[in-house]
Amino acid sequence: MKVLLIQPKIGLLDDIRSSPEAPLSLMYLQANLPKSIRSEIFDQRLSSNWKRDLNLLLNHDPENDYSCAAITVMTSHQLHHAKEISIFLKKKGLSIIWGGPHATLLPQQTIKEPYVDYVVEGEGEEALPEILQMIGKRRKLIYCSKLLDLKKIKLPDYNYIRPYVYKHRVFDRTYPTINIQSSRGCPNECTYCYNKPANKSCWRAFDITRVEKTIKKLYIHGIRGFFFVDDNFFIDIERSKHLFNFIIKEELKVGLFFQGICITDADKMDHEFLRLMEHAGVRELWFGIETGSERLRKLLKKKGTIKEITRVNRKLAEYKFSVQCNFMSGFPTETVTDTKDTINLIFRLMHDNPKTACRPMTPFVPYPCTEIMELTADYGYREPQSVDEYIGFFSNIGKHRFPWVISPTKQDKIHLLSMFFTKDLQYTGLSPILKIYEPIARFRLKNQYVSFMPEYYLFNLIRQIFGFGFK
Ligand code: B12
Ligand code: SF4
Repeated sequence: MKVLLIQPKIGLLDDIRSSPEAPLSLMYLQANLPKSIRSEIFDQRLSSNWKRDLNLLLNHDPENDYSCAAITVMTSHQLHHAKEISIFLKKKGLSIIWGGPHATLLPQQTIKEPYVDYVVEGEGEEALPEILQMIGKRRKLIYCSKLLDLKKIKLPDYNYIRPYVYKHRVFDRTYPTINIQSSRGCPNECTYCYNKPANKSCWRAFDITRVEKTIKKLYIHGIRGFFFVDDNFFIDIERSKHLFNFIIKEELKVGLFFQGICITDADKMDHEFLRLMEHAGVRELWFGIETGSERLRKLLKKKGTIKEITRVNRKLAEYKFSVQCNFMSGFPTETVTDTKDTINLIFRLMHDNPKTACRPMTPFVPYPCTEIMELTADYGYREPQSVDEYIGFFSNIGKHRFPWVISPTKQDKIHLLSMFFTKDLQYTGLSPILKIYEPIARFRLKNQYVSFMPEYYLFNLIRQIFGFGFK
């Protein structure tokens, strides 16, 4: 038996990068398949003509025994691509298995689709081999995986994916960088995050010595940057120290990037630990700050007060690595003052630490099964009820008007302006426009001067043509 592991296209964030991110979800599945089951990863993002390439793959398989396709899906425009590929492969007689965050959160809704045969709710390393046993015997099944013991899970073998294809330069032009995962889940309970429903607010870690071995192996193969996609890496400081000491001891000249860092964890990091991180080659720490409004932070159950955020940011200014901050706007109950508080915080953070980069104020989108989704019902919001409704929703995401947003056009203008002083668009060939308009964007945003903004319509046209900010 042979299984086709499919990574569908995602959207803007992948499109604007020099190369897409490594398909880690599938790499974990592949590493944990029994030896008797052969597999191949097909990454739609690397194909200019996916139908032709899939046909080639299927027709040129010497044994011609692909019996199923395992597809990873998150709640996003990726659903559209996952559906197209599923229909295409189903017509060729393959059984279709969906897994990933979307399937995990909405298994009942997902299994109703005629082109989906099996759904995996949760982690797939044990589930996939079991489902493969059922193919041909049972149809339409939801497999609910328990939280796995990570000691028993094999780490991905990066040899199967040509790591150089997946280097991403967007963070730092000089380092071939690849994603890596060293732990799963997060104990926090932010009301907009998938973690509580998907990982039951439980944090589990892979043995750090295994992670270190993987880093060393990739280093030998020329990879110099490692982007940790852990939901929350710094839960166990001793474990983190072990990694940093290993890198220093082995004299690995690497750049390390961490996403999803919690302000209260960073607040506890002392000078000695931060120096160790610096010596090990930490380049970027990504924080999900989300809002500058204390009231909204409580509503979102977001750890860390504004005082703590500014204190951490000032503390980190002393070190070589940069601070990357994510923000959103348009939360249910958000007032004009709340938005203003977020904008003020952005400017304050950038002022206090010249190495702090604030990413665009992304319009808030409620995700399935999150606590905040319940609040949206108070505004009469009806969440999508099927994969097709989700696809329709994400196809129109830029034009979508949520009933709780006070002034959608103003929110959109603020989002657009906030894009101009982030690194995100610098790699799209739009740098000259960015340089000219950046001071104007700063002035407008700082003063919330957006009522007369004729250039908004021009930028909107450009965004629509290129799809920026929508999908
Ligand atoms: C890296 C990343 C990305 C990368 C792309 C990832 C890739 N595959 O190439 C980029 C930066 C492009 C990205 C984009 C987005 N992302 Co993102 N991303 C992540 C991140 C940080 C890591 C993903 C990863 O590699 N995980 C490691 C693997 C091993 O875990 P996994 O994917 O969960 O896979 C396991 C199981 O789910 C299951 N499984 C997965 N697929 C399959 C398939 C089958 C068949 C089976 C059986 C099992 C199975 O088994 C796997 C092993 O146990 C996650 C958070 C996280 N820590 O997981 C968010 C996450 C997936 N992203 C998320 C979101 C919302 C987005 C955006 C939509 C955000 C936005 N508003 O812009 C955008 C996409 C839209 C756009 N316009 O581009 C959410 C998804 C929530 C949801 N309901 O789907 C997550 C969970 C973050 C969060 N905290 O909410 N993302
Ligand atoms: S801290 Fe981050 S990963 Fe943890 S629950 Fe909050 S948003 Fe999710």
